[in-house]
Amino acid sequence: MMELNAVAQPPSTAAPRPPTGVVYTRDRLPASEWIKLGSLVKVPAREKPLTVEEILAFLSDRPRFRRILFIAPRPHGYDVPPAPTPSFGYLGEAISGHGFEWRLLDLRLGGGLNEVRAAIREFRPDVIGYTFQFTIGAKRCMEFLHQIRRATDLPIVIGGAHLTIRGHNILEEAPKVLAAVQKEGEYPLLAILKGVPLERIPNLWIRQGNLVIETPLLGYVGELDSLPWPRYPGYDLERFAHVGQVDVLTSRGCPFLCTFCSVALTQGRRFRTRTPENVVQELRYWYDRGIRLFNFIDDILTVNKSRFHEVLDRIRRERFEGVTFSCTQGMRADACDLEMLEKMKDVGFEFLGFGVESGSERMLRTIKKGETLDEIDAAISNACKVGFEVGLFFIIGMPNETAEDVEKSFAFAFRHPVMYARFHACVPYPGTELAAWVDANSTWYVRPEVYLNDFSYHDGQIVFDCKGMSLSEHRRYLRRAYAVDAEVRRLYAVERMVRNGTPRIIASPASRVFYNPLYFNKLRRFVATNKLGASIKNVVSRVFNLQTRAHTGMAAITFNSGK
Ligand code: B12
Ligand code: SF4
Repeated sequence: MMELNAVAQPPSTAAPRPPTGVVYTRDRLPASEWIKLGSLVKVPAREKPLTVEEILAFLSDRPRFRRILFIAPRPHGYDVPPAPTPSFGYLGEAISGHGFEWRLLDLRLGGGLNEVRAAIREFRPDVIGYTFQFTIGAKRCMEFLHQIRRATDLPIVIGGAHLTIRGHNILEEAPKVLAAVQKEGEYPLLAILKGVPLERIPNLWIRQGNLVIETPLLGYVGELDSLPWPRYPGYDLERFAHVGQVDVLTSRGCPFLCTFCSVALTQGRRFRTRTPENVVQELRYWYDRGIRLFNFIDDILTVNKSRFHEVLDRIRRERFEGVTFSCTQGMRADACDLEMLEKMKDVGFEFLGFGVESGSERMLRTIKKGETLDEIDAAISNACKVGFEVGLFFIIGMPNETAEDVEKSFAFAFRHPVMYARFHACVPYPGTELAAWVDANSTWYVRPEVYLNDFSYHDGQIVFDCKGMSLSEHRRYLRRAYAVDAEVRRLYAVERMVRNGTPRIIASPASRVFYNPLYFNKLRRFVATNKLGASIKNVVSRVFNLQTRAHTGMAAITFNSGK
């Protein structure tokens, strides 16, 4: 346990100068560095890391750990997850094949420190795995990590998308963690458990006194089929927001360059895929266990068209009866033609989410979306014609966005009979081109260290001067965006009620009660955050025939979707 002692040392106030590596000082940090590095000094590891093969073959008489308790913290108030999180599903499967035991305590379903204590008592882990998946709410997650730290002496390993982007900063705040794993965690975690010397494990930041040792990065896992897909042992699927849904991830990485997006920072630029056969095996596994609701959570699901056609062909051949598929995250308009959409509908897809971002061609170019408005328009039009429920995601307040651009987005939201049009305030995530743009060209209204921690992503807080609108104008547009969304939903609800048999004369006034912009947003929050609210919504949906196959029991879908 040498490493444990080494990392548990309290930070000294005077940082020694390292012989090699980069010295970070407060002064040199750009504004987008949301937690200052303070006294830590980052140095590269001196030893060569083990390869995947060596990690797999590594044998020791006594592994470092045998049982790991994963803890998913609750970053803020709104996030009962739709379904089990694949991150831990993948990590767990990767280690259980090698004889290690794991359990997940998902605090987003409820619970706090008492549940952590109880899980430790019951499961008796010898290490804790903790995730920093989202930048938003990371401060709350950090505070909870400190509480865990005070409640137990167990060593802690941390990982996740946010950790990957800000890992060394997090180590500054959490001196007692054993190791921070950046990027994909499957093999590094396995190596940690097996007892490989920490300096020889790829993808790690480890802390030794005032030094942060950074080990070299392992390339991304090329053959995704080599990673066993999640089976979620012991999970109660009924406790998630979309009851009985399983989220399926068939690919990782994205080659596109959208300036606001952090996917490439954590998953790499190469689009890596599982084979269609492997994907269908996962679906079959869950189908045989009664699951009928699958949500594909890939970022760009259909981008390799021939692969996705093959996935669809295989799904069709499997003859899954009564199954509904959705894709809430990842439809790129330029990657789905009419033929593909028809095939998707034919095998049981019901809901598709499109990241439109803007109804202004100029803005699409500014954020390097790599799509034209015509392409987006055609894809959404086709999706609606084919009979999909469609959700659109827009961003307001991108660099140099003007009132005219926002008006174009509002108009675009009404162009097709879509189910909803969510407008998000533009939030620069650390490490993205967008954050660099604000640093170089604009002013922060709210410092990243504040907004990324303290606000809720539903609040639509404006955090930087977009330069195309005054602050008051910008605020006005964000407020109007809620009304636009409410009206889009209202129009859709009326048509659905009528289609399902409610006379228009009832449907229309009823819709004005539920989708009234004056209180629509408050109502939505009530439904998303409160069990009573969700139950009322379900009853109302049933009475007015508002339910659809893809949305049965999905109280929270419109709150949680979107990148
Ligand atoms: C699915 C998804 C969701 C789902 C979650 C569904 C679920 N069942 O839990 C939903 C729809 C709820 C969601 C919501 C949001 N999301 Co989201 N989401 C994703 C998505 C597409 C996939 C996540 C995933 O499963 N990845 C696959 C797994 C295998 O990768 P992973 O999670 O990174 O985990 C690996 C490593 O990080 C590491 N690891 C993770 N944890 C740990 C812990 C330990 C101990 C170790 C060793 C390793 C480790 O190992 C894992 C295996 O390799 C990612 C994008 C992406 N491609 O990752 C965005 C992503 C995570 N989301 C993002 C964002 C911003 C959001 C929202 C804030 C969007 C919004 N404006 O509303 C909300 C926040 C919700 C909340 N809870 O507060 C960002 C986060 C960026 C950031 N710096 O914060 C991402 C990266 C997308 C992006 N555009 O940048 N999201
Ligand atoms: S927003 Fe989507 S398409 Fe754009 S870079 Fe991110 S994952 Fe890729």
